[in-house]
Amino acid sequence: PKRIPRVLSIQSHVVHGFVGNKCATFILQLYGFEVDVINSVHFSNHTGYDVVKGSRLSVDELRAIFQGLIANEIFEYDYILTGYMGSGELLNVVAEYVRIIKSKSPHVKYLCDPVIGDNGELYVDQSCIEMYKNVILPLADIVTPNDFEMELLIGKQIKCNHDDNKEQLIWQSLQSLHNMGPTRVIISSISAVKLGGKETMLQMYASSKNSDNQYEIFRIDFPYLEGCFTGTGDLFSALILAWFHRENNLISACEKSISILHQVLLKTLETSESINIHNTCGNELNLIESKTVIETAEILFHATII
Ligand code: PLP
Ligand code: PXL
Repeated sequence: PKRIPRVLSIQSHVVHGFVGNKCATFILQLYGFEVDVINSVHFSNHTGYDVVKGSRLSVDELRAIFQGLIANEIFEYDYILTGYMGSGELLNVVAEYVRIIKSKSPHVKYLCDPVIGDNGELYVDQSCIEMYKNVILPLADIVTPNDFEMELLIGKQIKCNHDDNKEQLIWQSLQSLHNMGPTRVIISSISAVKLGGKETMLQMYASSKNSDNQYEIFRIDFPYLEGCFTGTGDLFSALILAWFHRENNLISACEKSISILHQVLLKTLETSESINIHNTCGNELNLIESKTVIETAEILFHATII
């Protein structure tokens, strides 16, 4: 019998709403993964609300959790998924134990969503940036930055207004990130078309590097949806992990993940009740009522090989 794939997911826990582990656990369990969950924070809600209460995991607490798992010989995984960690010192401990998992299970794949910020704003401690570059990325197999995180990791702007330069810049930045470690790099979204100052399309870019140092680069265009969403990056990384496992093909994993993400956002917009005035960013993702869409995984947007 085929063993159930096991994931170690280290991300935020929020009591209310769907970001971090609240999002990833639902997705991964729905797809039949066994998920071991470490919560990097335990907050009342995501940080887009007026008030956030709760606590952060300390370095000592994180070490203690890992040591408990090791002592009981239940520290074996097929996948490691990390998202919001918040501080460089916590990331450093994660790296230490990712090395231990990799030495015991060489087949394990580590998907790192290098959560740093979005739209020009940092939402973690500055120390995370150097830790991702120097300590985490060398261990990661798949990395899923957004455009802002990509720029911070490679230290270069990738957004530009001239279309002829754009793919060249993106190609160079994908290579820079490959050179830091991961064989698969996915930029989850870059603004593609602006009409009258308003965005109409987004693009996802991804690149696979094979053992002969050859690259396969592709792009997926998808419509921008007016609205403010939180947790889309966390939803995306969980979907990529699941579909990469199921199909072992980065292109179809990306096509399915982007298509599902889009449909979850449509469902969220369609079913949004009265907006909570304390949530400065729209509504929580409606994952529950998106269950069928997530399971069906119809491809709406196809990749273009570059
Ligand atoms: N993906 C889709 C399909 C979207 O419509 C949007 C925003 O409207 C995003 C992603 C936003 O992604 P991110 O939070 O990574 O900027
Ligand atoms: O990636 C979204 C996210 C994760 N974790 C926490 C957050 C947010 C977004 O605001 O506040 C704690």
